[in-house]
Amino acid sequence: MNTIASSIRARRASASPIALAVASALLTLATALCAGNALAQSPAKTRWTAPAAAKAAAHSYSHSAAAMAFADDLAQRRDLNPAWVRQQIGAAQRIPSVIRLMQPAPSGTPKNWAAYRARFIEPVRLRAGQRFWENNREALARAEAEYGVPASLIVGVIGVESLYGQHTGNFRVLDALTTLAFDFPTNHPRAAARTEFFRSELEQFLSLAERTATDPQSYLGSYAGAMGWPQFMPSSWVKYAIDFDADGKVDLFNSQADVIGSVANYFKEFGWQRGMPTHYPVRFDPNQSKEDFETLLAPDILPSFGVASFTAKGAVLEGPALAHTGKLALVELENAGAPSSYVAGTENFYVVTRYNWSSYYALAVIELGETIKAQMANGN
Ligand SMILES: [Ca+2]
Repeated sequence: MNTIASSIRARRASASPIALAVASALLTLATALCAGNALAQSPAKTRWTAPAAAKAAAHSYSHSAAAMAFADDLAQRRDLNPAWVRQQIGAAQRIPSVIRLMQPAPSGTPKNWAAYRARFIEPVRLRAGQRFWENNREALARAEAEYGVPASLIVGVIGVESLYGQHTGNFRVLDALTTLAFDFPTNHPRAAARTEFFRSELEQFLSLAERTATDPQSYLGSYAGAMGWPQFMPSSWVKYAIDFDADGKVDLFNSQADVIGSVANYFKEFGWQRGMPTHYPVRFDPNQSKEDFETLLAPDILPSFGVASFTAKGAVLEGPALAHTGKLALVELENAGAPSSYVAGTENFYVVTRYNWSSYYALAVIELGETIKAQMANGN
C-alpha cells in the first residue's frame, strides 16, 4: 500500500490531467487506507530533477506572483536551488477546505471544558494509550529520566494529538502550508500575523525536506501542516525533534521512540521543571471580594502569584499546594452555562500550554495521561 501511494505521488508532477485525476482518486483511496493503519507513511526519499515541461494545474500556485516571488526570496536566503523551490511551491494546490477550517469560531461560542474533556478521556483513547505505554516502556522511562518529563504527560500529548498515530492527517503538508501562506482568510482577526507564521513554516518545511533529501510532496499532515504522531509544525521539527532510537535519522512518522524523545525534549526546551506538579485543586473563598477574584483571573494562565498572595486574595489551597515555592495562576475553564472549573496552574502547566496555547488542551493531555496511568496501576 505504501508502494502504491509512493508511486502515485512520484508520478504526480508530470502526469496528464486525466492521469492526475485517476491518480488523485487512487491516492485518496490509498491515504484513506493508510489512515486506518497505525503506521503512517514516512516521506519518500527522492532525487530531484528539473521537470522537462511542467504543466501546472489552474489552481496551483505556479500562477501566483506572490508565491513565486516568495520562492525566489526563500531560495536566496536559504541558499537553495531557485528552480527547485519554484517547482515545489508551484506544484502546491490551493485547498479551499483548509481555508474554511481556519475561519475563526463565531463570536459568542461558549467554551465547554466538560464537553472538551469527554472528547479525549474516553474508552478508545484510554485503551490505545495503555497499549502505547506498554509497548514503549523503555523509551518512556528513558525520556522521563533524561528530561524529567513524566511518562504520563508524554502519553497524554501523543494521545490527544494523533490517537497514537492513527490520525496524523491526510492533507499534503506542502498544499496546506502554501494555501495558508498565500490565501489565509482575510476576515481572521490575526490574518497578517498568521500569514507570516505560515510563510515561515513553509520555508522551514522546504529546508527540512531539502536537507533530508525527502520529497516535499510526499509528506502528509493536518490541515495546518502539523506532522507525525506528535503533530509537530515544521519549525518545531527543526528545533526540537530528536533521534531518540539512535538510528541516525529523526522520524516522527514511524519511530515511536523518536516521537517520545521529541515530545520530552520540546517540554524541556520550554522550561519544564523536574518534579514540579502541573496544577493543584483550588477553590475561591466566597467571602472574598469580587475585585480580588478578578485580580487572580487577570493574568490568565501566566503564573503570577506566590502562595501567600494567592491565598490572601481568596484562593483556597490544601496540602502540598501550600508548600509550593513557585508562582501560580488561577486557571478558569468554562463549562458553557454551568459553573466554571478552576485549577491552580504552576509554571509547568504553563509549559504544557506552549505545545498548544490553550488551558483546555493542557488539562486534557494531563488528565488523559494520568487516567491511563491510574488504570494501569489498578491492573485494568
Ligand atoms: Ca531515529
